[in-house]
Amino acid sequence: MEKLIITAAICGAEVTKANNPAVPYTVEEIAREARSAYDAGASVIHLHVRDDDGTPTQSRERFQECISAILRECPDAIVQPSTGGAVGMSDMERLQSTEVEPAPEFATLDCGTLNFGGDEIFVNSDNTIFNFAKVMKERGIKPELEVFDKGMIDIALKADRKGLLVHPLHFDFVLGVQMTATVRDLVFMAGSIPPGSTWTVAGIGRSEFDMAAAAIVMGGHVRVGFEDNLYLEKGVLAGSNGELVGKAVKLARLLGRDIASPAEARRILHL
Ligand code: KMH
Ligand code: ZN
Repeated sequence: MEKLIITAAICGAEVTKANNPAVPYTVEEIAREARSAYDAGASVIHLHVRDDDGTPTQSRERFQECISAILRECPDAIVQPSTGGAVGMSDMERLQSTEVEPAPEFATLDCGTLNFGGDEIFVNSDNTIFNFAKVMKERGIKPELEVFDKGMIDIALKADRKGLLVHPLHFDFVLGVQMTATVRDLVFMAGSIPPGSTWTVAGIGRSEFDMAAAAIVMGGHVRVGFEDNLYLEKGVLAGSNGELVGKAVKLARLLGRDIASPAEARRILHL
């Protein structure tokens, strides 16, 4: 089995300091949280950025600043900007994270529209997805295909049939938002992608470590972090993203799976 790639989703666009005071907003806080995750064993930093007051933004300048600050702390980390941004942002706004220099090696590509809780709908039409895929291909950015249910795998494969994706594909199964996060769901998702693809699972909320444990034994990869879950265990807020990554590392060690360095992650992901 390949070594385990751990992605840390350190910030997100939805969680706030009211949910957990360690959620980072400023450039310095984002660099601090990336460093804590990297030191604990994360090779990929999934990045959203905020204004200093916590408002989510997709500003190219803010991404540029945060990426530089992260790379000063963790020079070989794989920084994966979000093109999802926050619910309600326009496509143009969201694509700014792909416009940093040098072009990012990896970025998310959300593969469908979904219910995001309450009245929130995260909109990704087929044309949005195809256009984002085209832009990423032109810029040499590998998409992490964010799929929140099985239908989104099928939409990603439509983009593939149009020649917009480069193989091997890499998927992130985000379970616990629109689709439930059970081992049965995860096995179904992992069995529904083209042979030779790689995958990560992001279990949302309390499912984060159930899904991590399943992925570790199935040969997938793992995403943890404040974007997805704020708690180290029931009722105990995590003090940093590093604590969440540390728990994933501990699970992997218990189950006999080694952790990939950034260089090993680049090889496994064909970056
Ligand atoms: N914040 C969500 C609306 C991504 O990073 O690509 C979208 C999201 C997915 O988090
Ligand atoms: Zn995200």
